Amino acid sequence: MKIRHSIIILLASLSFALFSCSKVEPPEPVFPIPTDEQIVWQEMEFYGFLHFNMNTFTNIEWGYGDSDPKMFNPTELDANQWARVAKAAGMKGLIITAKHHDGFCLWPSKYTEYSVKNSSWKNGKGDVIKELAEACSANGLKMGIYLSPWDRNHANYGKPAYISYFRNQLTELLTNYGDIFEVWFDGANGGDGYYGGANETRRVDKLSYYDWENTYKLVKELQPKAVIFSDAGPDVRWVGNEHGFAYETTWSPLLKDSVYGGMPEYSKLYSTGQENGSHWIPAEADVSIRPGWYYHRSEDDKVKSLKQLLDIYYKSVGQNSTLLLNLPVDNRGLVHENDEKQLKKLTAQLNLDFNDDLALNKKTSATNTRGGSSTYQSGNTVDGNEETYWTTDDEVINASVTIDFDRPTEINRFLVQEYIKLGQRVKKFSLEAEVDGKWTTIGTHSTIGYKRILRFKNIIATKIRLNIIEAKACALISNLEVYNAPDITTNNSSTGT
Ligand code: FUL
Repeated sequence: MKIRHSIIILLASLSFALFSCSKVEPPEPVFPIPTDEQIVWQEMEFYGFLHFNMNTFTNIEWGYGDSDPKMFNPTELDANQWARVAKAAGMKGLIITAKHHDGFCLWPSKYTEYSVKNSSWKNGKGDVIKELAEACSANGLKMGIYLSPWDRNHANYGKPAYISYFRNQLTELLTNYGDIFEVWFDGANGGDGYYGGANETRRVDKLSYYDWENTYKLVKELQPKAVIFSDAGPDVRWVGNEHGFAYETTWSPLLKDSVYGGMPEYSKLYSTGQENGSHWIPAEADVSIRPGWYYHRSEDDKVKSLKQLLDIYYKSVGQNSTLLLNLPVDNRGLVHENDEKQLKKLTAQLNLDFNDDLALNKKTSATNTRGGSSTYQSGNTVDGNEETYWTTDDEVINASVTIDFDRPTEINRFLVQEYIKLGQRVKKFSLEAEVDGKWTTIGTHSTIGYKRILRFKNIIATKIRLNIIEAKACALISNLEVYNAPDITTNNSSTGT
């Protein structure tokens, strides 16, 4: 009886010990934090832009709005080809210029005559948006819509009536073509144009004219899962340049009034986001694979080199931004062979660069683990699961995690991710490596965010160590990866061009 009693006590105390171990409280969020839609969008990482419109046929970048709709006449339009090229490149979606500043619509809108319905293409019976929607769904891609707020064709642009027109068009696009992942509102606004024959200059107050709050509401009603892009968000912000790169310091939080609020150097402030930003508005880096956004035959030999495309990738996706890479569709209605060729080189090189994660399931250790709990152990950083993370006790900011390769290992890439569902925290970190028994610093950097990728000269290390030096609160590191990428100039498959 006595023995049975002691066994029960022993079991009870054991389960209490186990229970108290697993009862370590998770860290509190550091606000602002992303919405579920922003997370899904961020995880897409790389998607394409398609600039294709009347400008493709007039061979200019910004149409005035007075071209004859008949001029829109692609001879071999094949949206499946666009989607196949994008899919093969690893893009997760495509955003198309349904209407650019010149006002010409790629779908037969019932609210204007300036559209494909009056073009020569398919005798006015075609709908480019429908063809793209079908091609995207057949190729497992998401579709996004660019609808220019500025409309150089419309007679009412600049007057209140235009806002209803704009919203009617948005309603058509967001109801008739299935799920839309991103709605893209360009910041370029106001100036001279055709405006229904007025041929004059019209300026609008960007902040008040569009009544954005109600337009955003409409988008959310019609497509609750879509994110809205504009210079300042509300869901996704412009990275602040059209070269396709984010900055060494890139915060997803943003002080909304840093955008148009007249703060000194405001453009730089919103490009990099802010440590004390009040809203979660992550960066999207947009860039064209050619000098222009639209197709121009004269740029057939100016498609970006592999080296340029790789730099763009590492400085966007690798610096806490997504990458929106533009493929101008040509006047046949196809992504040009030269663009496809360069994209293929990029994909092949990225596949080589990220081929073999040398950190996966390696032995790890940390200077502190939250409550000593296995839930927050350092091994979570190399388990291939982004939902688990390593973190420390609340009061411990300065902390390190070490990966032990167990043998000298050649490396030149380091990838680190914060668990952003609970906010972006890291302000400063460094990477060290143990080379020939001696620790050396590879680099010291600022933000991490959703993803940070460091490129550095080849070293042969036995261990590497991530040091969190400054953070807004204890750091949450969900993922660490290490690679040995082949040099593009010595690799036989390519010369970097
Ligand atoms: C800019 C536009 O003016 C360009 O034509 C292009 O569409 C680019 C993506 O955004 O603001």
